[in-house]
Amino acid sequence: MIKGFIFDLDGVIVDTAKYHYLAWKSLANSLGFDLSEEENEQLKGVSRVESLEYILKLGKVTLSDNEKSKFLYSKNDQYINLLDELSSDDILPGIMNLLDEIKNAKMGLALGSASKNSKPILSKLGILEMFDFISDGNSTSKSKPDPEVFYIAAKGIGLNPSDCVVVEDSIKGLEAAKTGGFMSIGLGDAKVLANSDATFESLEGITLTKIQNLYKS
Ligand code: B16
Ligand code: MG
Repeated sequence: MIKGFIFDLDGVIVDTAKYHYLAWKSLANSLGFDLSEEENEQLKGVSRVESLEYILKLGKVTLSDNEKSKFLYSKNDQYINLLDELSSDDILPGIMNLLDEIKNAKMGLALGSASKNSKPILSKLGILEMFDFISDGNSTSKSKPDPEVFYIAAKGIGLNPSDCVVVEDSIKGLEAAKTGGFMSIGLGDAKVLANSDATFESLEGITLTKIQNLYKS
């Protein structure tokens, strides 16, 4: 029986994934190479530091620790600037309805995101207070596909992994959910997201009852 939900942030609640991509692409361009959308898929759910390492490897660029820190700072700066206009209008289709249903059913609701910017983003969207617990890049030491971020989230809402549904848009996040023993819903292309119990293009029209029925059959 489902007792709680753990939502990923970027690409699930809000389409900030496109802003991460723009900021990383401009960083790569400034170092003399490009970053394709396909390559960017590998960065979804991956921490800021590990994303930079991945991009530098792609471009065969070596930087000192000091230079890396500067690039990490400027990438985040650019990303935050892109988020400037973010508002509740940017919440992805179906999310508000599902969050309301989860709250009305008195189920646990947690965030499980790699982002260190999760609280200001949820705040801009006007939904921070709906969450019973926030597990994000500020509280974890291991990146997805390690299940740590979801374990912390489940513990934070007093539930076992097997009682929680993880909602994720990334390959690595769904792998983390599977390894951790969580139920999972993938959002995106079913061919790319092979690790989920069920995959939908978006949460539009996906009700709590529909998700509960998934696990009855
Ligand atoms: P930040 P999620 C992840 O968030 C993003 O998918 C990933 O692209 C990003 O690098 C990571 O957060 C760190 O974000 O730079 O804001 O700390 O999808 O796990 O919600
Ligand atoms: Mg994501």
